[in-house]
Amino acid sequence: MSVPSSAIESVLIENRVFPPSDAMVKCARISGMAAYNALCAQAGGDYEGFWATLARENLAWSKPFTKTLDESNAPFYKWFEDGELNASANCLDRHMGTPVENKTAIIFEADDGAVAKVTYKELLARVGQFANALKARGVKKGDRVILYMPMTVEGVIAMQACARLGAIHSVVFGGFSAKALQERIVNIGAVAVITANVQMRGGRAMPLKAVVDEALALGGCEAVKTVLVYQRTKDACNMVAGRDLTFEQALAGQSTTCAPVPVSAEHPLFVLYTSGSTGQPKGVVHCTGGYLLWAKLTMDWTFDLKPEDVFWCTADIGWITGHTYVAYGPLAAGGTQIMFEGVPTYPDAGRFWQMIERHKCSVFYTAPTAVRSLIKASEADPKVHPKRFDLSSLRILGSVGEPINPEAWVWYYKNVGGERCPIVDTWWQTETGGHMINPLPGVTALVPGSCTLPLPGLMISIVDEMGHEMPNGSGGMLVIKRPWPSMVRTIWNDPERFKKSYFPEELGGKTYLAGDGAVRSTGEATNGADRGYFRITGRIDDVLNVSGHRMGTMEIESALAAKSDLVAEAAVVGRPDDLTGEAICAFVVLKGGRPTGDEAVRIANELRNWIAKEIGPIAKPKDIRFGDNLPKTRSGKIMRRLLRSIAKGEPITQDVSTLENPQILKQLAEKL
Ligand code: 6R9
Repeated sequence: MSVPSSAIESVLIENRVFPPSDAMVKCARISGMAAYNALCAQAGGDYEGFWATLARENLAWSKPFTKTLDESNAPFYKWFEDGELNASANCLDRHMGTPVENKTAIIFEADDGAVAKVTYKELLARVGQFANALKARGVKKGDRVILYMPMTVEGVIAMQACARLGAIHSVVFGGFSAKALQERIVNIGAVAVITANVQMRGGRAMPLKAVVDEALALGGCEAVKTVLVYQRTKDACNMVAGRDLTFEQALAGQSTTCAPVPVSAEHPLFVLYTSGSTGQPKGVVHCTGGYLLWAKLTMDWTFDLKPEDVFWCTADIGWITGHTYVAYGPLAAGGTQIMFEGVPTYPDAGRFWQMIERHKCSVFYTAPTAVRSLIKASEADPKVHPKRFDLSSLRILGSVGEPINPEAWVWYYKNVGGERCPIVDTWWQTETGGHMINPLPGVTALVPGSCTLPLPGLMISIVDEMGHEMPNGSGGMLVIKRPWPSMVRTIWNDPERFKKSYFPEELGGKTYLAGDGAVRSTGEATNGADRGYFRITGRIDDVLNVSGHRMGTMEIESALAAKSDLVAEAAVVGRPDDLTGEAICAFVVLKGGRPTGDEAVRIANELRNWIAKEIGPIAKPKDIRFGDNLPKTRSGKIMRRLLRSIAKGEPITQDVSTLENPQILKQLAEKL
């Protein structure tokens, strides 16, 4: 655990400040800084009472809780434990008999532009029917179900149906390989897999079921008794008798009513695997009550969602953002949301803007990588520039997944938001369940590149390795000092790793270590307007953020090492990239010696394809460099900071006197 120099470096001073408009302050749920401060004070005065009230107001409980927070087995905190509820009932049944019943829950736009709308009532019936189909296959409370689905309404239905039964879903992003999928199926002990024949992206059909078959054939998946297949297209796929059913077959004859199973607030709702600093992904466990409270609450606080809003979060359901802000939050809040199957650049890079215009989207939430790639595209082709579209329906913009650079922020603000829409730059993680640090539309003066202030009630600060609070202007590690309702509860099958990763002894064992570096503003450049604002400076562990996707360098290194006929040793680091935020750079030593010319290019491509097979295409290194060796200390430790400099193309200014083989640096600096 150490703070990298990037976190301590003094930062470019940003002095542009965008205060909230009077109109926004007036209409927002949390209206004005005084209201925000009052909420913070309330939480400060009675922390448990603050969350208890919100949990009672925002969720429907079938059995009320009597105890709010149990800290007796810290850091395994429990929230609202003796209360009972059902997540799906809170997202669907709860709206029946209210005006939301016949409201559109989801406006689905397919890859090819076809649009389908589903009301809350229809969604409830489809979820009920799907839950009955799962039940008929023996799926029950506590069972684990893997989803490997496209971005379609059926994905949300499957997640909600699991929740309805108290079954624990684990969604695996459709871009992961058969091997990655199998590891997750085995780790979680899944009894069923829900998938589709194909997923449609950018006009192309990509197989999903075939990948599931391959995963199951890799072994260790004997617990899987059922595979349900959504026929996204008419294309046939292999079906195994007795194990596999199409949705149509599974749903035939099933009633559309299925009583939701009440579960304890601490019953796991889902497990989502994410990269950490070792080779093995972590199964982040989220529980029903606290997580759902957060999903609902942040829809209200961060997005200030109003009944007439049309909300659109562009994230895939395979990531946490797609869980909280597609599958649960918008439904718990009774909102109308857009769900999009395809990619932002198909049929052209005006797709997002065209869809905002078409569906009158009012709250739009996307990733900086998407913004940056659309800036580039609109510079190359004026026809896809957002100014060519009617985006007047927008009132709030959001950003998530990685730091947004001030240039991209300002472009987004001007060209998409028409200088009228606040940008809520939301810092959070798979582990936090939902938003943690971000502006509130009716409260916060915005500063490009800053995620501003914690949500009311959260105790977040920046500390050094000893846990000492850092003054404004000095970088350190981002920590959360008090438990919060939607926090990760454990790592599936690995409570020890949970403690070690997030609650290190060095910090006393009860402080949550986020794994990010951060710095708070002194306010000097803005006459105090942004004093105390947080800015995230990037990960402090071996996790990269490529296009907003978390990738462990160790995972990629293990994948390379597994190609044991070719690879002797490999080290993977990140380097800044204009488009994807960070890019993966691999330094490889081959068993057969250092290749050059065409052979080096051929082997690099072979290794890239290998990684795509081992993990998924998102883990393919952008750069691969070959060397006779890696830079090592005399004790044999790979000097990663040198590799980072080489990857960036920087001259080596660090002290290399402890290096065993300094001549290797020049070799590794050569690009293919
Ligand atoms: C929601 C999500 C979490 C990591 C996190 C941080 C980075 C996310 C950010 C941000 C700066 C933001 N991150 N949002 N960095 N500003 N607004 O992305 O979860 O996939 O678990 O990634 O992403 O480094 O630690 P997850």
